[in-house]
Amino acid sequence: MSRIKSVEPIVLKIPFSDGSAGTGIMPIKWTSLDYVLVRVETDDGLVGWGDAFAYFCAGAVAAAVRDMVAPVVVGQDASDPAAINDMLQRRLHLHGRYGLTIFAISGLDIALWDIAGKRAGVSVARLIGGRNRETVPAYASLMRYGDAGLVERFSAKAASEGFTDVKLHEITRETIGAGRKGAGAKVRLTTDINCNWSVAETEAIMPFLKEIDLFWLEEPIFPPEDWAALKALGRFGIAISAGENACTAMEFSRLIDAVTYSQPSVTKVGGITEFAKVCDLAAAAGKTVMPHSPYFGPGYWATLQLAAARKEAGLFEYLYITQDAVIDETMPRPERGVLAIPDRPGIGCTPDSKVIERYRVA
Ligand code: SMN
Ligand code: MG
Repeated sequence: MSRIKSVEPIVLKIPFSDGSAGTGIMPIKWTSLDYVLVRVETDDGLVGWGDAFAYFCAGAVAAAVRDMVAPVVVGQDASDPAAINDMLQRRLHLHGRYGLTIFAISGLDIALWDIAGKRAGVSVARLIGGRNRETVPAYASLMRYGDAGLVERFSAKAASEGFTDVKLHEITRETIGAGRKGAGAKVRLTTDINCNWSVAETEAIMPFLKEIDLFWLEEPIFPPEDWAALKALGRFGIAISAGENACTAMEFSRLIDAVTYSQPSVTKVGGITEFAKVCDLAAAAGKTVMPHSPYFGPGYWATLQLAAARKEAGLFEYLYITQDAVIDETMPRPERGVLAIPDRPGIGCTPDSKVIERYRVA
């Protein structure tokens, strides 16, 4: 038996540029990506890498990995990630199977799947359903520019690079319209409201969104888990999406019916284990999931493996920014809007120790 020897959270902060003012989506100005990498080592010398959602909460998530997750799993059999995930959710349920707790569990889960793949000598896709495709179409997920000129410019740029799908994070008629103008009529256009509208505001803008042929409307209203209100908004005939902050398959069992596209995020939902269960639910309902993946660490690589294995996974979210460095330079990038899915043992990501050294937060 191979046992978990150590679980170490590694906090990084990597600056990025995107041509925006950096305001709007996040609680405060957003200019760098926070990471909590989860490094797991087994007593027979295998190392796996996970990724716990960490934007603006890296210290808290690292503490959850160190103080809540690690003490429960060190010494346990590493061979069955789903069993460890279940055990952790039971042992930690009094913290809520939500937020920071599940982010930390997600990070561990990804690392254990990475180890399972490395032990078997196969990519994770082959362990969770098979390598059913070699590539996945990606959409360019643009930041919030809040400025019609910039939205038009960056939408046009993404379209010219071959993306067939562009997602805005624009919330006004003017800037959403500018996205359509920039992307052109052929590109499928989406916008993410990040819960900024009321139901009445959403209803009022629907005719305009139809007119510009919006593909999907993401998280229009607050609170985001008002599934009944989201379901009712479906009557306008534009696909509604939600779920990037929903955790565990249990929550998705309520959400999948309410929206056209549910959006599990592997670093938040409970890792590869819970994401795969969400795919099972989607398959049973005959629906597509649109994975949430605006990150570039092991979570990016894990999402690619899920996309290879699960036909329920639709487009890959590619955050349209430029980081000062990526954790593994061999990370596949979209070419003409398409990502090649690696087929290396595990999730395929080997963090570069020089990048870790340079961007590590003490
Ligand atoms: C989003 C969420 C978190 C970080 C970046 C972007 C956004 C998305 O909601 O769907 O990409
Ligand atoms: Mg979103």
